[in-house]
Amino acid sequence: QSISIIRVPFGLGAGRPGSENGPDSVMKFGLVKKLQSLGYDVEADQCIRLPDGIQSPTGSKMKHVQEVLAVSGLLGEAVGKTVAAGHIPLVLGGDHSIAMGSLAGLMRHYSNMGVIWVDAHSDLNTETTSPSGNMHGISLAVGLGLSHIKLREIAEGAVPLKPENCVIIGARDLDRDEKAMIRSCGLTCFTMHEIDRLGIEKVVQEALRIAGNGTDGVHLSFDIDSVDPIEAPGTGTPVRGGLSYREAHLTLELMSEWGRITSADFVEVNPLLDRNNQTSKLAVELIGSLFGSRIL
Ligand code: DIR
Ligand code: MN
Ligand code: MN
Ligand code: MN
Repeated sequence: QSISIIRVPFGLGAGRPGSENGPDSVMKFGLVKKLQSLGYDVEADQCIRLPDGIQSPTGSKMKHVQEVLAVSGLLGEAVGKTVAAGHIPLVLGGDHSIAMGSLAGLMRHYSNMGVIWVDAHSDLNTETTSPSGNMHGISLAVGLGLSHIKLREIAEGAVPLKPENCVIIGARDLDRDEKAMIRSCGLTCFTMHEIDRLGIEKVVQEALRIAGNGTDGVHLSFDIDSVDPIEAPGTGTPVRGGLSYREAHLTLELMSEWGRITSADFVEVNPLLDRNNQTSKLAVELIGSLFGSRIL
């Protein structure tokens, strides 16, 4: 098995700077070695950069739309080529807007893909509902075809996700219109309330059943702000009451045992806001758990 790491040092989709330094920081704390020690061939030469000369007009509600579309287009191409070559794409953000690129690239390859979105937020705003104008708050809506930005504008031929195969885990900070969207659009959302009541094991098992039901691939989009800020302070929009250290690891260990995750994003690590690189180191550990690292 071979993993192709794709770095995306892009942070303009977030409301504050720093997540553009995420990929280098996560690499620095031993990601390649960790994956190699788990028995994978690792390619780590891909890096997606914003091309020169792209700048969105100022004054529009959503910020940096052209920059996000440009990076996502390049990322979509890279992810598409990586899956076509039979490698597992592991995308390191950057802010969560780059997931539009991953999804676009993947949705030309898979005919029916499931998505598991682990996040404190739902990223289901649209340009009409977004209270912040930040593009990282609309990426799942774009994936589902709910935004006026379509996946096919990012990667030609990409079709939208089916909500019945999409699951959110860890939500605890939802905007008013996102709540309405969750109720109406047909995806499943396990908030922290359900995690408290059912336990993380049951929630993840259910999520895997939903995302895996009749699908030919399952993409994991992991926003590090899903983890409690006590463990993951280095992120742009921390929200208290998140996944504990063990809940986060168990989530990924269960996905690893299941064996059907075909691609992943790890996003929103912000080294500028971190304490002693705790969050970058945690990201490396969590990626390890997804790819088979075990306590014993
Ligand atoms: C908020 C925060 N819902 C927004 N979103 C995210 O800006 O749309 N923060 N994704 O990480
Ligand atoms: Mn190769
Ligand atoms: Mn997110
Ligand atoms: Mn988030």
